[in-house]
Amino acid sequence: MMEKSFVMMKPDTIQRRLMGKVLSRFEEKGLQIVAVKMMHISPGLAQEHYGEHCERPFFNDLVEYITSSAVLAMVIQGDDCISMIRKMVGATNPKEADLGTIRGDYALDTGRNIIHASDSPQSAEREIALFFQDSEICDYSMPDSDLIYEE
Ligand code: IDP
Repeated sequence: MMEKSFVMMKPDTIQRRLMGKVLSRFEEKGLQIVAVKMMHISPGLAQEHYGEHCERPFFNDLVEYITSSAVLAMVIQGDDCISMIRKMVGATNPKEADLGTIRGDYALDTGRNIIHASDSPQSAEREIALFFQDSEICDYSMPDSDLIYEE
């Protein structure tokens, strides 16, 4: 099923000049980038985005980290892409993330794990609506879709 996922490169990815490398992984996989926005997240948006963690001891540090500098928010589209992108991103703790995953290859610390990706269709819908207007999501066809998808 064609899905859209919300993916966000965190401030460390931008500061470490890793944006291009990380973006390339999604493109090389055959996924389609349908929205991109560089932005500074407000504390309010950060608290809403990570609301499920508000009672956790790391919550304030997480909000401080994610609002500390620019992030790159994206919507990525593809067949069953939500779980696929989570696999590509790897475990929350980069020390436990498999090599070959984004966190496994580029990060060392849970509090600096470089990327966020929606963990379910419900989260994806909620997160996309938090960060993007419908009009900011681009619907366009890919000329090579026959080479990516059998049908
Ligand atoms: P996820 O990003 O892999 O979905 P979540 O458990 O939803 O992981 O946690 C959200 C974010 O909160 C993580 O990506 C990480 O930045 C931060 N985080 C989670 N657990 C810890 C922790 O124990 N210490 C510091 N930061 C944490």
